[in-house]
Amino acid sequence: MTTVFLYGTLKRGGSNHAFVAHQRFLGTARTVPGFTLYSLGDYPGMVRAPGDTAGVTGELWVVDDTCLAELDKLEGLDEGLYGRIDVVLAPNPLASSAQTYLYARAHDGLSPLGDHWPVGNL
Ligand code: PCA
Repeated sequence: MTTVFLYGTLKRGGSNHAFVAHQRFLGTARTVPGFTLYSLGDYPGMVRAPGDTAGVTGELWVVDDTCLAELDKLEGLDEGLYGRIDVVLAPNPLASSAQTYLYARAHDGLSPLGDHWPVGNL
């Protein structure tokens, strides 16, 4: 089992939520500062942002190995779209760190989204 931090289309209400809907929801969380989101159109990409003070908001889910493999495929790890890393979380009662998908390509020219990805109001 792996705890993952989800900040985009995999969250509740998101277009890819079905991939994790049958797994265990732990609660909401925020990363430590130093991360921010950019828009890739229908989905966001989280990148390292050294000057950032807010971090990124998301959801913690405990997923099994089969689900994790499906998420890796969905997020295009093999194609270098996202990489999966361990991210430290701001203090919370649920977990101190989690696996997450970091956008792996250049984000020059993409629209900044700040600390959260809206679900359901695009
Ligand atoms: N799906 C993953 C990464 C970005 C996206 O749209 C997530 O929800 O965390």
